[in-house]
Amino acid sequence: MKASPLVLLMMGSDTDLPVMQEAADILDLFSIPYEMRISSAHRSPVRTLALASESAGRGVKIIIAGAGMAAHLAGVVASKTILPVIGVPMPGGALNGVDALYATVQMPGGIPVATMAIGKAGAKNAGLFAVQILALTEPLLAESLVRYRVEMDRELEQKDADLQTRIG
Ligand code: RP5
Repeated sequence: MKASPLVLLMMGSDTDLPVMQEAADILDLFSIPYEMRISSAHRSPVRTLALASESAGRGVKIIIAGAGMAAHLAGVVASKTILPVIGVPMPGGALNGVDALYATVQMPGGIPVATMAIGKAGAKNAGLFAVQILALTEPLLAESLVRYRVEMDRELEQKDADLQTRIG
């Protein structure tokens, strides 16, 4: 049986998937059960509101919402739940994601959205931020995060050693 999702991964369009996959990859890496849904604040507002308002009752702990252009998805979702919402602005469009960044980050006081960077780095960090929140009450997850950082450090050290060899 599939474990019930702890993270709801939402995106405004299927065109967001290549970016949002970065968040999914991190959740997979840490074995966090999640559900991925396409739902738009503008094109499918009723379904978006339902997904947001039903999520806590279904055992979801954190929502990650990625959208581009006039990116209202994360903010609209946050308005319907008290779960932490992490927003990821999508790149692309005439303004290459700056529009989505402003739309996601500039929330009015009272309804917070934890906004990440534009694009793949933001989606990856959204996944990691969700894991960090879950790790507050899961010591084994906290240990995995520490190991992840140690491994990152090791990889960089190796890259530096390779560089030193190349340049003599
Ligand atoms: C937003 O509009 C989506 O999140 C997407 O980033 C952007 C463009 O959507 P498509 O026209 O590619 O479906 O709602």
